[in-house]
Amino acid sequence: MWAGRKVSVALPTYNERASIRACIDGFFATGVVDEVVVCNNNAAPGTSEEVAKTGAREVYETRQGYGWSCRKALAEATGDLVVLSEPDGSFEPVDVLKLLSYSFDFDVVLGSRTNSELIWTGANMGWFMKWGNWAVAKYLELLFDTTALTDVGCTMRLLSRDVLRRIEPHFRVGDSWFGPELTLLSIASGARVMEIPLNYRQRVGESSVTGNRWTAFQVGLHMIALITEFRTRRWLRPALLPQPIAPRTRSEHGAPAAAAAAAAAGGGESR
Ligand SMILES: Nc1nc2c(ncn2[C@@H]2O[C@H](COP(=O)(O)OP(=O)(O)OP(=O)(O)O)[C@@H](O)[C@H]2O)c(=O)[nH]1
Ligand SMILES: [Mg+2]
Repeated sequence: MWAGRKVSVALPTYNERASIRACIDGFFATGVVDEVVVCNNNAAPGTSEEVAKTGAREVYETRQGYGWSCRKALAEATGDLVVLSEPDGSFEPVDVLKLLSYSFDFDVVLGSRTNSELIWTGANMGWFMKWGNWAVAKYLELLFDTTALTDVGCTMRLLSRDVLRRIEPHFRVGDSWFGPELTLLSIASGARVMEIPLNYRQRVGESSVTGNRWTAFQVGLHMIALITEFRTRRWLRPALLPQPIAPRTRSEHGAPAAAAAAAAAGGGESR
């Protein structure tokens, strides 16, 4: 629990048999995670056995793809705050605390993997990946004149349940470029969105998406097309997107800070 709110972690899995157990245990070890939902996306043999040794709940998605898998995991998560992540060892479970600390002020807290200080030795975030993600993130930021963004492909992020349930009906992407769709819909919904730097480490096992530069480049092109199409759709058919909640005033912005103060005064509890 975090300030009286139930915390879920949603994990897609495809080829993470060797790392998924430590990842799940790591999330529970933070003391604030109430539920871990793993979506098995035709995952490597032995994955379910590893998940069964943990406190996580496993669900299945047969439609192949990162987006399909994330969507199913998010749909099954029951928390008031839902953290999406990957079980490949590239993210630090303890970073959930950083995301949660911003949940008082923001409905959606995105992670960024492009801060040089937090890129670990061996992480798949060389020059091409770092500046490619940065450039596409800046393109999105510019087109939507939105919160400062430095990464467009970071899976790890936090969404409030309210925002998640409002944008879920609008999901369309089942492939590797689902991340920016989640970001775009969050922005379109009028949610308060923030991005913070997260640790990014070498993944355990083989990367099947961005490990290959040509595949990564193609995913990048899909992301650019998605962002451009979304901008056009928002101009031409705004009624088809989630309707933004009413603009907030500065005084309304004080409410999350009050919740933070209440939590600091003892409102938070651990499992
Ligand atoms: N490649 C792939 N990943 C899937 C699929 N379904 C779910 N996933 C999950 O998507 C995540 C991304 O796959 P990775 O192989 O880690 O890709 P990556 O090269 O590390 O890509 P980034 O994490 O975006 O840097 C992993 O957590 C997988 O478990 C699928 O069909 N294919
Ligand atoms: Mg990965």
